[in-house]
Amino acid sequence: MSKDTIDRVPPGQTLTEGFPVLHYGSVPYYNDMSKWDFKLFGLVEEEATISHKDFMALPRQEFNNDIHCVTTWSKLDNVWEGIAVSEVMKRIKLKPEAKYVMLHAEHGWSTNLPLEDFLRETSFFGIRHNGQLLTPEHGYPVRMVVPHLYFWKSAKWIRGVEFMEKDKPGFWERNGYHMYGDPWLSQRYDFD
Ligand SMILES: Nc1nc2c(c(=O)[nH]1)N[C@H]1C(S)=C(S)[C@@H](COP(=O)(O)O)O[C@H]1N2
Ligand SMILES: [Mo]
Repeated sequence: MSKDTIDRVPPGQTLTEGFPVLHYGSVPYYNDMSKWDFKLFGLVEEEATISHKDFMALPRQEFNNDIHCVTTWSKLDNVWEGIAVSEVMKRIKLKPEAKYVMLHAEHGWSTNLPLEDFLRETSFFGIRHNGQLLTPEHGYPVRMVVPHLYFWKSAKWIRGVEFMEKDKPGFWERNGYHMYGDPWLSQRYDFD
């Protein structure tokens, strides 16, 4: 590995060329996207619901990043087509008390992170990965991507974002994973 590549791999991680599939529960398959919607709720002046058609019509851009899974694989040089968080945030006005978010996915799965990390310019809603539409296993139709945290924060099959005053644990966080999950600090489990 070149020095540049080594510098991109956090401690304890190993590079993979593949794209492993990891999640709890079953993969949702959709046959009627008119029932799909995206909700922005919690500490907002007015809640917003975005239809699948409107969500897909939001402006998209390319994002390039490396992803790091807590189970120790990292995948470099991902090319994504996605929607900037700022585009979605145009639909709502946050209340000043909002400091954390809970990302809500299908089947009640969730993950938490600070608002600031959600709003980072490198965080986005992913639609395509390396030239292909997301497969059902990887989060079709939309997954969150927060590349600076371990990949479990990147909710597949995301259906909404809840804005909160205080941090609360999501699904894996309730089961021992770290509340924040910085791969550069090896924040894998809550005792790290
Ligand atoms: N909805 C949902 N999103 C999820 C998960 C999950 O169980 N449910 N698992 C997370 C975990 S632990 C990882 S490592 C990544 C894996 O994404 P991938 O299967 O596309 O590699 O998805 C994350 N997003
Ligand atoms: Mo994971």
